[in-house]
Amino acid sequence: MAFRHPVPVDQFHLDGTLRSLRPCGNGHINRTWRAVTDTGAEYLIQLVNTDVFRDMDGLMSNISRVTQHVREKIRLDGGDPDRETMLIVPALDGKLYCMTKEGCYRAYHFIRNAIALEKPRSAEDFYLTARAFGKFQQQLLDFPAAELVEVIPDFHNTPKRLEALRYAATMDVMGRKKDVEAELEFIFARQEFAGTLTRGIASGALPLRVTHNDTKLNNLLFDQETMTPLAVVDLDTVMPGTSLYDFGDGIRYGAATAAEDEMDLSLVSCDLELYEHFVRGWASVCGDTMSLGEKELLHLSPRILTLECGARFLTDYLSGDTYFSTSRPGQNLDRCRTQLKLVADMEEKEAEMLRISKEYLHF
Ligand code: GN1
Ligand code: MG
Repeated sequence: MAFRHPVPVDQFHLDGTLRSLRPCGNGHINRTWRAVTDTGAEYLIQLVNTDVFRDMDGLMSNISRVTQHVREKIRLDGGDPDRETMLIVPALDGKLYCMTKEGCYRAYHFIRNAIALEKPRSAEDFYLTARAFGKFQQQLLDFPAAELVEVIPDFHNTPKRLEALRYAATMDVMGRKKDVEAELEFIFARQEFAGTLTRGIASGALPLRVTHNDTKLNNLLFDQETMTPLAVVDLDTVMPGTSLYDFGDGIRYGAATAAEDEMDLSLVSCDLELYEHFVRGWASVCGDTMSLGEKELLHLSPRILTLECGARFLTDYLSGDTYFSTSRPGQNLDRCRTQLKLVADMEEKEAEMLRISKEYLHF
């Protein structure tokens, strides 16, 4: 008898018959399974959150075009395109996803013998992480950015994220505003600062590039044997942006000394040693193509991306936790608090962060 499950595995061009389907990954937006068939073929199946990603044709066309471009670069580089980038498995009708009454699914070939890290195990890991995300941007330098669909408009427009927070606080649909006055005050006291990158883009100091926009450490796969970076994954938010979104978000998550939802804030800070290794890795790959504006604002970008993420978690908490998946009550508020603690810590470390970026970027 066929293996029964609600995931429409039989709607994709798979090699063999499904034998097992197990949940995997820990993203906050989509749900992911690993599928194995009787021929030993393995696939990654995802239920895509269409409340977040409303234009599935645009989204999958972006991913398809970007991965084809990156594959070609890997091939020219003598790499293994099948392991170093994602490969979409089309549905039987030729589409790049499959709509069912449960939702929208897509499939990729599974990249074997690879792992994602939640924390860098060493400074070297983090140096290599910066190089991998930097290289991804470099591979897309000659990609026609204007042809990408902006799947989530204003995704990293920090001032607009703050406006959304203000609206959520005004609506206060869950009656939670009274519990988060201190967090709101902290965020809105930094409203002017929040516009640093959007102003840089508007003035031309920050050139528009194709960026990943979600460079959490766990969106990079490492080869299990060599423990070196293998593939940049989770390409849903690849869109035009500034390189500093990727640098900043990489630090926000990877240089934090505690988990994103840590409840003991005394454990949360930004590790300057990890920051330095990330700058060193980033500079070694992107240094030559960076504009002066990018260099000058680099050290501020982690703080802006972290403030933005804190504002997004708080917006979701005030709105009833409808965007980021949660596994316990109050988790989005805890996430917000870690981000704000990081912002405060980065403020204290600003001079040192600037000194380090000057040292490696020579400006
Ligand atoms: C989400 O899906 P995931 O967990 O990789 C979010 C990012 C946030 C991140 C915070 C599409 O990323 O923007 O920075 O959570 N992705 C989307 O952990 O909103
Ligand atoms: Mg992810």
